[in-house]
Amino acid sequence: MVFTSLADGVMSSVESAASGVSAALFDRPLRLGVTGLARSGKTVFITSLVANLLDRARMLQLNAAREGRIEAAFLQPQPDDTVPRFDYENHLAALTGPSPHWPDSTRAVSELRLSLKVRPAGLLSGWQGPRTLHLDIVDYPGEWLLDLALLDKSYAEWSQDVLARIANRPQAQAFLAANTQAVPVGTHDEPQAQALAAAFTEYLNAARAAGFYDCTPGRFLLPGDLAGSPALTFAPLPPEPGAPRGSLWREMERRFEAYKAKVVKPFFRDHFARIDRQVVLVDALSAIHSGPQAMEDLRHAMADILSAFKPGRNHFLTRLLGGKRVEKILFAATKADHLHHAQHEAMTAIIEALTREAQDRARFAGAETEALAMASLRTTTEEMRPHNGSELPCVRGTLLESGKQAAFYPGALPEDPAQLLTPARQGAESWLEGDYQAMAFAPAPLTLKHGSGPPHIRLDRAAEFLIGDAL
Ligand SMILES: Nc1nc2c(ncn2[C@@H]2O[C@H](COP(=O)(O)OP(=O)(O)O)[C@@H](O)[C@H]2O)c(=O)[nH]1
Ligand SMILES: [Mg+2]
Repeated sequence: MVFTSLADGVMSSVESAASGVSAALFDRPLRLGVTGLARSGKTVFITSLVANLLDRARMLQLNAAREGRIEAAFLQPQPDDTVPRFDYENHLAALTGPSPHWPDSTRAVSELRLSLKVRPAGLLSGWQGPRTLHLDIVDYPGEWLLDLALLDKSYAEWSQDVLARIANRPQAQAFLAANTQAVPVGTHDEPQAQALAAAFTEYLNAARAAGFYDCTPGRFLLPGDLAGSPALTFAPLPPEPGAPRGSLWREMERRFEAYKAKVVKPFFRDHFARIDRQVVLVDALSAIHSGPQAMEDLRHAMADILSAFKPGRNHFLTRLLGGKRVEKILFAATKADHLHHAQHEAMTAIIEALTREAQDRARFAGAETEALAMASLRTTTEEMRPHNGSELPCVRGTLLESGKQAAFYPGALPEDPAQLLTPARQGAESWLEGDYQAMAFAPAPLTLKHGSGPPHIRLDRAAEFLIGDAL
């Protein structure tokens, strides 16, 4: 009796000290959103995170794992019956099988529930039995967040914006030619609408491949089961205020509105609004390799993506979220195994600078933020190689294209990220200090020791920031 009330007393004081947060966390599942632009590394991140939470020998920076408080981890059926399950087993088999390869790219939202049975830390550990944290991991394309900006625009405004932005892009010339041929006030004709939408989609894909990130509507690139539907069959047309009913312009306008109502809003309502913690993955090294314009474009995309986390300016989102907000946001530069650890600090500074605007906004909105450089799956080993009388910090791995072993040095990353971001902001054509190299490595064949997940770099730090306080 005495013991119970003592325990209760300690419990409630500890709970109130933590302002009820930790107690609330255990009572409901924690939703972790994983996003980033295409090929930023979402699939590999989730696969390795789950594998390393199931087998935790490489997760020493995750306090609960190091302290041995995670008694069990297991996959469970997810709560949302209509969302595709993240194909964990197949992705892991691809990465860790006898002939390891990268998993196929995913094209939509998917979800996985991992449950962790955890013994509480500190004072409570003696009295309380283990509790179960359900971690719902949601994978969704960052491109879909960029669509949020469409909600504030009319079809005419959106068209004008897009046409101005793409006027000088070589990738857009075929679409723009088709566009000038079209007669917006003429009667709507489905084959013509389809041809315009197809040309616009082709432009978006080419622009994306060329390193542009402002490629919305996001679902044009990743249509999933909406491919070919009217809500995805529109394109920007020059403003035509007097366009009559039944005209091409009015039909395109109707479809643009349908895209907002039937595609964008449901995504934010069904997925985005329920997220508690968020990781935003960024392939910064690729952008650096592509040059200053890609870098500047990436900075804009990051700021736009993150504007979703400061909903004040968007009425729809503000209403949707009520008072709810994402509690923590991690900005992670992925694929850090392309860099010797001597360069990781410089990479972290770059990702911090690159997402500064976004981070400031998120902080303002009450979320805790952090930036780090990590690799979900380490494919390389480090080595120093002699070069012009000194030594270059390199990494060595198997080249994806040729299957040959090679050592790689991407170039000297500046200690001060402004040396990259300033020329990018000023519209420089190329980097002053010469080029940065990119190289794609294949996953290395692995023999995983019992209890160990795949090798990574700072995945445990990422996990500690994202979920450590809930364990
Ligand atoms: N070296 C290395 N490459 C990675 C890593 N993560 C992702 N990649 C590369 O990036 C590609 C895209 O990753 P993926 O997870 O499919 O990206 P997603 O489109 O965001 O889901 C992969 O096919 C790999 O080539 C990593 O940790 N290390
Ligand atoms: Mg993916």
